[in-house]
Amino acid sequence: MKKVWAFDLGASNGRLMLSSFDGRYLEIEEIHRFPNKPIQLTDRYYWDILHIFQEMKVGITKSLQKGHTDVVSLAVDTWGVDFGLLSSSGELLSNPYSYRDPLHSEGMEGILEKITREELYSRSGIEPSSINTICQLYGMKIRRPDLIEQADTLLFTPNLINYFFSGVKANEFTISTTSQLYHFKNKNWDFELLEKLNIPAKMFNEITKPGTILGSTLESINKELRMNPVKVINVAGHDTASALAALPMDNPNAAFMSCGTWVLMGVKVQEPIASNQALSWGFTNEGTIDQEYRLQKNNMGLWLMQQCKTVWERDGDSLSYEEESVLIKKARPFTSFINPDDPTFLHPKNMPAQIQEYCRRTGQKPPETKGEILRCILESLTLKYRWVLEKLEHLTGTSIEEINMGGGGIQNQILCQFTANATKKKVQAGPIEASAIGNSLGQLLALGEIANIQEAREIVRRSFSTKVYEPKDQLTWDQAYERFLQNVN
Ligand code: ADP
Ligand code: LRH
Repeated sequence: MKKVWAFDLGASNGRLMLSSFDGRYLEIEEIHRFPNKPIQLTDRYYWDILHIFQEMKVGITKSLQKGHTDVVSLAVDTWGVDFGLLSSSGELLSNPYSYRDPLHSEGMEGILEKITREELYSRSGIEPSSINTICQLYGMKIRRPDLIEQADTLLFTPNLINYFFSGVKANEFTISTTSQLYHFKNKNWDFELLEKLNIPAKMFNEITKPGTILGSTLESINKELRMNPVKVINVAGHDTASALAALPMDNPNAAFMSCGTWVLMGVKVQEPIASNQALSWGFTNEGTIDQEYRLQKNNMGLWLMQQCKTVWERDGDSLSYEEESVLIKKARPFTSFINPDDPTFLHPKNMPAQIQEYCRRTGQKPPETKGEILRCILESLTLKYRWVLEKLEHLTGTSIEEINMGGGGIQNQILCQFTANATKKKVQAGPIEASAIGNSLGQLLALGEIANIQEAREIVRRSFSTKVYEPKDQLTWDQAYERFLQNVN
């Protein structure tokens, strides 16, 4: 039995899973879960990376207390684009900024004065967006030139944490592609672009492949946690890449959806599709575990619901998942629609009010009750996914026959059923812990326990069950889609 620790850090929560592999079946056990969210300080938003690291150590201690002393390795996958900067002596220079920080838009504006969106896209295949690493770095040049001057090494979040564990500084392919600083044709950092933007190239070290064993846990960590050294592995460090690696994808014409704070929807392609059409529809191309690409749209996901619930909780009215589902089912269907990807939803102070304001602005009756607001979110999200699916079919020239959904968000069964209804496709949902499973498979591949990604998918099919949702009420959803398009365009 091979045992590995998979840390999966999401924008709403982090978790440690113990994965055990007996040569045929993979089993996962949740050891520790902790909430995560961007921390506001004055007008900036940061990740409390040391607190996150502390929670990860709590996870290891819990696991050891359960008797898991024979674990051989650990790996980390996280949300995309964010990073930490190290000084030449290897110290973390500042708390990493969160991609939700609204001031990153300054970086985007500055960059677009020097290079067009089309040129940026044709080099990286990444949708220009203020959250991207490139914009954060350019924005820092304006507000924190001291940081850029002192920075010796840039490490993306999973790679930064691997450095905390192992002392080895190494970025990894999948997470590097999210930066917009990776040149997909040159298969390396875009040094020409870095020069043009006057961002120091020395921060960017060599990019490692997913499945690289970096080294072992530091002696200081082993002592502190009273554990034997374990290997530290660069798996597919981007959570979405790890999630795709763990979806069964048994139909070659299936699209994937990784569902959590975001909903990433796409298909696998060998090379990026970086046409102007793909750009105008907001598609992006990010790396996969086997160093190909995901042509996908980064859609707003359950963030909208999370944020509404935060506001209601602040007002003393917290909703359980069961209560929320009862309210949604009771609310009248299709009263009003929002474009979930409207920039005003990226980080509003009051999400329910923002949704109502969107409906007013577009001449629709605003949803009033909690159930109406949540229903409006789920209907609008899933109708948007239909739009994305149609555009994906157009860009790839293929017909998508079914959808494989994974991630924590699939526990919302209404989301899964509405996705089937809106897209008129069969939905296969599972596994829930897709990213952590993909992370574990990445470790087993690196350790030579699994030969290739095909074998990894066989193991997923054998080890985890999925739930099928068939499309329902197609005529009603077709009519709703027409209204959705009229109201959100
Ligand atoms: P992330 O990785 O982005 O932090 P997850 O993949 O963990 O997010 O998904 C978390 C989201 O999944 C929650 O915000 C919530 O909307 C949804 N979710 C989690 N558990 C349930 C549940 N039991 N019922 C309905 N929705 C759930
Ligand atoms: C989802 C995700 C997504 C984006 C966003 C910043 O967790 O990784 O693919 O990159 O975070």
